[in-house]
Amino acid sequence: LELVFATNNAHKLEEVQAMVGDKFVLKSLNDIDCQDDIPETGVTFEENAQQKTDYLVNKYGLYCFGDDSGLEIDALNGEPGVYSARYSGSRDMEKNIDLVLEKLGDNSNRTARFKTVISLYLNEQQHFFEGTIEGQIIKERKGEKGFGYDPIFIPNGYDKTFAEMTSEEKNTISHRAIAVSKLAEFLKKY
Ligand code: ITT
Repeated sequence: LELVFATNNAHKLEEVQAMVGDKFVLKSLNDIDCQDDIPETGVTFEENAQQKTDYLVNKYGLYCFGDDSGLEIDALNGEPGVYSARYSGSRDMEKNIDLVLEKLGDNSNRTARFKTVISLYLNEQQHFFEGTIEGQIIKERKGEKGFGYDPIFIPNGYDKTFAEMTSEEKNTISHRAIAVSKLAEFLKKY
């Protein structure tokens, strides 16, 4: 089964393909030669995820899924949230992490969660799958692996950041893994 994954993020495509297995062939936006800047103007992860699939359905009539993810920090009223990719005004993750650490300062409330919402459009129907992982924001970066905010996030029950985990380790517990396993379960029954 071929499905378009509405992303240009090679890390995400790789992670999701590994979790879904080879029963499903995932195509990225690059693979279908879509260079469009798909609007992402929603104020919730659900809205943004559905904007991606709506766009592909309307333009190409393709079966597809798209996700929106981000980091919600309680002491920052849920920020960066849907603005995670561009919190500092640019996609520079060094700057985005610096801004988070600066805003949190010495605040003792470090609770946060990564959240993913997947929108799937298949067989003329709309479906959503959600995944969340709770954790803590540490005061300085640790680890070199992963991407995004991984170096400052320690999931509850662990003593290392996402960036200190192997991709296998992160892929079994992450927000995206939880949402994707729900998607994969659904697709198996399809
Ligand atoms: P696409 O929109 O092309 O899919 P993106 O990088 O914008 O790629 P998301 O909207 O899903 O991806 O995620 C927004 C940001 O949230 C992302 O750029 C990261 O900074 C952060 N993020 C999402 N998942 C993450 C993860 O597993 N680890 C660390 N940071 C993550």
